[in-house]
Amino acid sequence: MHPTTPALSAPEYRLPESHHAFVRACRVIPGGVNSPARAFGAVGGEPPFMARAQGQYLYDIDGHQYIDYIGSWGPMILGHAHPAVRAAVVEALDLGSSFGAPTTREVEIAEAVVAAVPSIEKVRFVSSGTEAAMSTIRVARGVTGRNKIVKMAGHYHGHVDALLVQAGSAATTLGTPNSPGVTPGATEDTILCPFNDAEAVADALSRFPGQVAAVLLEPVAGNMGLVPPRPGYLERLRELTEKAGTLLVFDEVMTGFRLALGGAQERFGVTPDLTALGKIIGGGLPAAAYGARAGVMESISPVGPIFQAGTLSGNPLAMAAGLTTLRLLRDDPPYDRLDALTARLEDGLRRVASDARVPHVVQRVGSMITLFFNPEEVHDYDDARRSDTKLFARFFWELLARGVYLPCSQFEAAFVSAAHTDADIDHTIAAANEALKAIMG
Ligand code: KE4
Repeated sequence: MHPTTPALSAPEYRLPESHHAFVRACRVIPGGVNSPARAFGAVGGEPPFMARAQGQYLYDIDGHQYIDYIGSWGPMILGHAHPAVRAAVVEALDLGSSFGAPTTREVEIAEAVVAAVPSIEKVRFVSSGTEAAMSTIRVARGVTGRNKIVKMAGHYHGHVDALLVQAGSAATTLGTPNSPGVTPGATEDTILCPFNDAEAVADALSRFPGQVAAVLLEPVAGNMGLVPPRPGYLERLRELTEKAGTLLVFDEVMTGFRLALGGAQERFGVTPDLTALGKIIGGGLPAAAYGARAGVMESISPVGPIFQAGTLSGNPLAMAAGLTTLRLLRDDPPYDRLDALTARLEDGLRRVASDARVPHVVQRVGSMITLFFNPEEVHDYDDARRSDTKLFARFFWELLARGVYLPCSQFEAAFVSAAHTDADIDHTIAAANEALKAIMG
């Protein structure tokens, strides 16, 4: 069943009910949203308010249907309202929503994570990717006794003070805060490097010998648009960190269970020392986790001295949704189909953008994809920022008006779910073709 949204051009596209909801929301919620990524700041206009979702479709409160390529920013790899996930959550809810005490379901999902993720022998659940990333830094610093961390420009790890940094002048610079409220002290030990430049990391490690606790990165970047690691880059970081006594930390909040059951570290065959997980692990409910080999994880409380805690960590409802999702991904892996579907989308977008003679590059790993309005390949944040974000914003609205919901920023990855079909992909390509014709005239 295709979206019923009429093929309107963007300017005629009106969302009266969402507008009223947005005005009302803005009276009591900053910007009307509970996360700035949803605010449409990068594309202009006001966001549609959603009424419900099913499979690959979102339905807004004005009655429009959309093919969803956000999937709640990654978690909904099986599609929305999956019957088995729903049943597991309902069953868990009847037993109580939160105990503040250990449950066997937490053990079951921990065993599933340990079985799936190469770097993980022990895992601790938390409630958000931010908490997971923040905890990996604290553990790396606590275990090594070192203070400095290396992060990549354009990579996002949640709103962790130490990671809200912007580049200085030189290629590898000590970060300065990129948000009010983050103190210079919080970022003075954060070293920024360009992604896909292993020698910049080598330079940072040699400039601060014995001082760098961790090199932290998205092994496949999704937060500047989809930017794959260059061949050999991850392997080189593994060598460099091994030699320097620095922990290699993969933030797989987005790529975990997405690019393979074992995440990017399985797909690319590079095993980090610590891994942050999120999104898919909660099956659409708030859950995240971090893990490593047992010796590292036994450094955290209550076993070891490094403190970390959380009221709703391992929440029974989130564990039910997450465990069901992981088991479905394990028992009936969708990854080959996701690759094929997303490759179809990649070929189609490339074709229509070429026909429209618009500068573009389509980049994809597995079921994560970005159409950059950029004449060159995108290997790092500086490349990404040369994209035509105004053209992207117009393209976004033209697609929305045609029932296709892309991530609302050039600097985000789109996600294909196991619920998407060839017909959805073909509708999306046709809509992209119409959109570009409408824009390019
Ligand atoms: P959360 O705290 O939002 O659960 O996770 C933070 C995070 C950590 N690491 C990576 C690689 C991530 O992509 C994220 C969050 N991703 C963004 C979208 N790119 C979430 C969207 C939002 O903030 O609303």
